[in-house]
Amino acid sequence: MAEILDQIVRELFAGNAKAVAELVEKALNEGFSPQEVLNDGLIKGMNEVGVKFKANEIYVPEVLIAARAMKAGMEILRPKLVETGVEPVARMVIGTVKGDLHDIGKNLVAMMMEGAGFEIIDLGIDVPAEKFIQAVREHKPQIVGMSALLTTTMIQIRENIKAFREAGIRDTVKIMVGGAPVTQKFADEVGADGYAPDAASAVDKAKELLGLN
Ligand code: B1M
Repeated sequence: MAEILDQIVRELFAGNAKAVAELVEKALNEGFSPQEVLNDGLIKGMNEVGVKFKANEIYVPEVLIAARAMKAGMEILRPKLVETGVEPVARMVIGTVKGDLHDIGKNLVAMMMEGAGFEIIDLGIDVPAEKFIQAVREHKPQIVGMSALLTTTMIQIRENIKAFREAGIRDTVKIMVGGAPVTQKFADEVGADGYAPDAASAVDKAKELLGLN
């Protein structure tokens, strides 16, 4: 593996946004393809972050810092990826459900998913069912993620899934749910396709649901 790509992995893991952006630029100038820089640099680095996070060897602040470095690299890389027509592995619409303003966990999931090569359409917080439905119609994602942090808002997930059924779009997407009060049991009860307890597991679960593993 080329040293410069390994350097991207190391600097991303360490959360050095400036270094990652510079290295991505340098790697592209040296002739590495945007795809190589993405897969063997940024995604590989973010993958290592996910593994360590899952093993409780690093915590939320480190993941957020690494994700910021990933974003800095992606800003340089994105236009080149578009130019060369590199397709994302899948498209995901994500949001925090209606009535709920918590977004730290949801953002973390979105960043890890982006780190795994997904295209993310982030609807933000306090997202009503109609907005999820509109986004599904507009963006045609393969997967929709719903996050809820309050026991009073997690029931909104059930309402959203019901609204998806009524709108006739339920079977066009996989639905993954998560957030502190959400459990596998709850996900099963409300008819979600998958549940993930943390951001790194969310990547694995999404890939599993879409048959990408
Ligand atoms: Co609020 N809050 N909060 N809060 N807040 C909690 C959730 C609470 C547990 C605190 C407590 O009382 N101990 C409690 C909920 C109690 C309950 O429902 N049983 C609570 C409350 C009551 C409230 C208010 C009602 C307080 C008030 O105003 N009286 C109010 C509600 C506002 C609203 O939403 N309508 C409120 C407000 C806020 C702030 C705005 C101040 C702030 C949010 C800032 C923000 O998000 N931008 C806030 C915060 C920060 C918290 C705590 C302290 C931290 C939440 C957090 O970010 N955790 C929280 C207490 C706690 O958890 N210790 C608390 C870190 C984050 C990385 O974890 O979000 O769980 P988490 O995400 C994880 C996983 O859950 C999972 O992956 C993430 C990363 O590993 N995950 C998914 C999340 N979404 C996923 C989606 C997936 C898959 C996995 O697939 C799609």
